[in-house]
Amino acid sequence: MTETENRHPSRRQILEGSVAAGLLAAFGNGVLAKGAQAQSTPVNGIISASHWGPFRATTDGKRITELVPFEKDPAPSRALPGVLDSIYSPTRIKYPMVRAGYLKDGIKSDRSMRGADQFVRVSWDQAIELVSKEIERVLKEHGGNSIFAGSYGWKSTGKLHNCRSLLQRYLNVYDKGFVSHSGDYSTGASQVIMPHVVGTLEVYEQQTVWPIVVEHSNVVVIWGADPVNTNQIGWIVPDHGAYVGMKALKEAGKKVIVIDPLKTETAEFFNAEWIPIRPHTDVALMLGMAHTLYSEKLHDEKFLEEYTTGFKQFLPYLLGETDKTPKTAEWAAAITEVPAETIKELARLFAKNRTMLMSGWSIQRQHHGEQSHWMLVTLASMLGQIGLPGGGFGLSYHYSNGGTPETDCPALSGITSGGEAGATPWLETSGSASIPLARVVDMLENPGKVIDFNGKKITYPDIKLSYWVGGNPFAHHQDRNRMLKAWQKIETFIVHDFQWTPTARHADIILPATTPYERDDIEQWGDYSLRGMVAMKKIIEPVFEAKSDYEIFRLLSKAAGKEQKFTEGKKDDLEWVKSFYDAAAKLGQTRKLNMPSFEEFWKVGYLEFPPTEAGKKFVRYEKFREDPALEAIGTPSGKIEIYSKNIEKMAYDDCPPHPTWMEPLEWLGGKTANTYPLHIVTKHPLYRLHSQLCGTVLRKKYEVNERAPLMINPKDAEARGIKNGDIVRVFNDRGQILAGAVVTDKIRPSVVVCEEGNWYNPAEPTKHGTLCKFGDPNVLTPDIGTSKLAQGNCGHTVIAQVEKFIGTAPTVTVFLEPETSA
Ligand code: PGD
Repeated sequence: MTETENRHPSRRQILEGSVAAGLLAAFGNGVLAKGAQAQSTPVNGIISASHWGPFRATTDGKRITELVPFEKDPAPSRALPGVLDSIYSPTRIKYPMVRAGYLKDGIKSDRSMRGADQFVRVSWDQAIELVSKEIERVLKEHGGNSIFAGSYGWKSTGKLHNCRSLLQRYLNVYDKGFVSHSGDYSTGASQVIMPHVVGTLEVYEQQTVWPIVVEHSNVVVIWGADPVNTNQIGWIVPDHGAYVGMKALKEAGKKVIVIDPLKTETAEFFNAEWIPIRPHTDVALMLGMAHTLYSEKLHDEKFLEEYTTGFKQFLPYLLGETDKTPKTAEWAAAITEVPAETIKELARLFAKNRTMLMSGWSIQRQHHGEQSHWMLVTLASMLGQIGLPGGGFGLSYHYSNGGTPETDCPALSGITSGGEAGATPWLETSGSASIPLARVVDMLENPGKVIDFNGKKITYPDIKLSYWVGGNPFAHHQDRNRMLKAWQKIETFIVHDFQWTPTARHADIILPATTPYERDDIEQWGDYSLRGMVAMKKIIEPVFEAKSDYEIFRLLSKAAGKEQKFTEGKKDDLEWVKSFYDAAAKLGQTRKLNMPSFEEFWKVGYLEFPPTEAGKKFVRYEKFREDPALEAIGTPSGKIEIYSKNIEKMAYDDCPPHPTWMEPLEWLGGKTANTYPLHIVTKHPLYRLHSQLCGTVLRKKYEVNERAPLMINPKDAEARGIKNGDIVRVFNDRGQILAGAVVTDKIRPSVVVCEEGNWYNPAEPTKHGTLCKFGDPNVLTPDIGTSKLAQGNCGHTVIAQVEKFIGTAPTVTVFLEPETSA
């Protein structure tokens, strides 16, 4: 068995449960129907929940000894042992800590020592005073616009312990503002372009539900996504309903096609037809298909006429009248390395069958990423099946179990930032200024610089202090070496976390947060389905000296003389939790739902709702299709915009007004590919949530020779004398990392896979360009915006070279407690 087989459960293993027992459970129980199956095992243990789903915990009175999946979870995540270990692993932060140089010299300390200095343990009183005084100094000397509190990240779930909102709530007690951000790292390009194209964010919308797909779709195309892997987690508490849908689709024997440089876990599960496309060429592939549809008269003219605008302006480009390059299947084949005949056959297959195009977000997390989903919508429009059961496109089947039928469960409210966030807070600022998130390093480097962003001009503020809770920028942001230098401009960097992440290791002041299992909270169960609510109960007392983010910010607000403003007079966590539940129950009453009292709910630990009739039949864009005038979508024309006059007005050279193939900064067909001939796919990990749980026992499932795995095709490995299990050096002009080779034909030639979220572990922290000993791919990625339109991140746009590492590899140290001095 190769390392890869070890890490990627095969279809047989999934079905037999030998590797992922959780997935087997998914496919064994159909629990979507009301009145789920009776328990076969006695229900005991304290209920709580996380991004990996609800679970029950057993304790010995002090420590948690076991976490078992919630009896109603159809597909428990394989990460639960890591969730347990995150409480006790050697990387747990135990006490408030201050970087030695900072404790001694404050903001005059040598900032290049961040990540290299020792840490000194301080008392909570000292820590609160240090943070409070520093915040007040910066506010007084430089004002709110010098504090960056965007604090992006996949913080733990829970309506109260939402640490990002809590941070902003604390800063808002001062009423002096702070700098926040818009957008996110997941869908940076799409969430800005899609409102121009279809009038909504689209990426976070409910999908045509799985039962409809199973019944009506004949062909399902999974484009740059791995839903069998990524639906394990949810932004809130996942219900894992997608696994029920995927099992039913497989049993129905529908044709599934996976377009991806990697033969994903999903491709294996469905035994799908695999189209191993060259990375970053999906727009060209779609154009080649569109050209085939048009030249063979397979496109739906009536749909284009009635439901879209701008096809006429797009057509001359498709046919090559504007640039003398017809986007034929042959043209696309040369770019994508997918044979022209395959492109044509796929286009015909899609046109002749009810086809659902399910796209992931990887194809927009790249240079010119705006074009991918715009072209996908254009292709789906030409197929004319949008709004029909099982047809069209979907951008969220791989995320948080999109497509699971919705219930009537009232939505829970939660703690607010106390600011003025609007209806779509992730797109707006709740601070006094805001930047497109992925430009954070550019902002630090260039105070006062003006950049373009979605038709507006943004002026960068001059940041003196950054405060991060619930995120790991030293894992998620691109071009680590550039970032490290830019970070030195910040006078003070404060972090709360429960794990010694690379970010915590680069902070000046580190405050130990509790895990969700050490505090009371409540959360919705099922991101899209709203299947119910779950009590996130405090299972154990906080370990070591950890405090919840709420408690830390309450103490800081108290130090500012504003405790009442922060707490609104609530005496403890449960009082907040009850208030969220009671508000939802009141809403429930208006829907004639008879919800139990809070006390009863809390005792049972969860509340489940059946899917509604409408929820079971939901078809995305069905209403628009039925009545495009009355149910017009939110674009300027009320129709799908294949050509956008708004984008035309912006006149950006890197985002034309209709979908366009543009060469990315780096790709295998580009100029630099001679020096760096391998494209790195930085896919989402199999055993983690981004960087979360990297410090836990789960590493044993995937590390190779103590390094992060790097999947490489046998041809590329042989050409470099690399064998399975070898330590390799991966490098380009931006940096160098070590990784462990996994030689496998599940990745196409000229492409390697290195999972995002591997913890950064510099060999010589003060040396620019030093080797990362564990394998953080963001040492190698470029820090550029997708375009002037969205300024999203380009974490997938990276080429590099790989060689066998000769000599003694430096010991990985990032999973040990950092050095401390008295
Ligand atoms: P996480 O690892 O989830 O990564 O970036 P993100 O920063 O979200 O980090 C969350 C941190 O919050 C962890 O350190 C965790 O311990 C901490 N935390 C959790 N709960 C709490 C809490 O209650 N309190 C406190 N104080 N801390 C808490 C992910 C980002 O990475 C995303 S969303 C995407 S989609 C991007 N993906 C890629 C990619 O595909 N390729 C590359 N190259 N780069 C990427 N970066 C992006």
